Amino acid sequence: MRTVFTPLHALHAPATEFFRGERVPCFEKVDRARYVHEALVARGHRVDAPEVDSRAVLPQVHGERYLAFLESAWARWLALAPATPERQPCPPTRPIRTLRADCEPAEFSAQVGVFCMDSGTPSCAGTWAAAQAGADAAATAARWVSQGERAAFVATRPPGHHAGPDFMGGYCFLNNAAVAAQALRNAGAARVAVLDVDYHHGNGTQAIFYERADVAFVSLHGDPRTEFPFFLGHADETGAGAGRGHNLNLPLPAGTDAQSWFQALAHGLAHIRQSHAQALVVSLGLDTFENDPISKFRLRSDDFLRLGERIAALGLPTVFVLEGGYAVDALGLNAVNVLEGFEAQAAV
Ligand code: OKP
Ligand code: ZN
Repeated sequence: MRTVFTPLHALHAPATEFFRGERVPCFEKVDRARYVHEALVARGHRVDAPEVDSRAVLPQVHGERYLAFLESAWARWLALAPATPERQPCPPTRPIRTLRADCEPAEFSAQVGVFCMDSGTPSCAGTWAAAQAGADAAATAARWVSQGERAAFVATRPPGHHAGPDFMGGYCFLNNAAVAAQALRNAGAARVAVLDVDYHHGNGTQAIFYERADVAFVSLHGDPRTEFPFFLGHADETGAGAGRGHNLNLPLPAGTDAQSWFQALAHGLAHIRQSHAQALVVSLGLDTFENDPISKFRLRSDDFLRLGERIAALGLPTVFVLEGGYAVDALGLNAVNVLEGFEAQAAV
């Protein structure tokens, strides 16, 4: 499969994240993309650098003020106090109910409270450059597919699906899957479907397209009553306004095994078949794997071959975008299994 990768992902390399009240080494680490890239090369997949500038697409999926905040964030943070590996932007206040999220404070730390949904998304000097490179990679894969490639895979990090219209969170800064979907729309696909198979609900992607009829969102994920991101991803969220009926959430309990997971996938795929989509974006989180350290589904490496087959059977031009997956040693194998299952089925 044609794949897109850039070593610039490694510019995003914060040392620690805040977890259960203490600093722990980041789960979302540089080795993730490194191992996926190694597996792609080892299995003979074609790997190219990004060749599209995503700057035209970014304001179509993110607010201008959020983008300006993100681009300048590290310089403004350094202006407050010198960098140490431990120091991380951490908001003193968040605009929870009855506080005004529409008044953007002038103070940088307070702005973090407006533009970041959680306290577990560390950043560093290279975060913006790495995130931008990932968005460029997503736009590149979308171009290839819109120009006739059957499918393409974006081997990138940090992930994107928790990043909403105007906020970061859940290790995500720019929503790469949304960039790919919007780029496919811009290139002429009248309707696009996004299938999110990451363990965690893609709250950012859902929010970006929630009131739109031209991009459907279908997600299988751990039930938000017990799993991150907790505050979105319920089955009763079906879209609003023009987007009514174009959002499908399939929350599943922690502990779900492959058999039940593939039953839910069949529902999601049936919804996509009825959506008249002309192109597909897959938010490919591999944290549904049985050995994932922060997730609780029980798929095995062979199951990812079957996942690729099922997706290919839709018969749609497809952009795969890497999202989560924290069992780093197995990440390369699990990723190429999806791509090779897809190619085997697509050849039939
Ligand atoms: C990003 B993606 C666990 C803390 C949980 C949020 C998880 C974000 C997952 N140490 N932090 O969807 O894989
Ligand atoms: Zn995830």
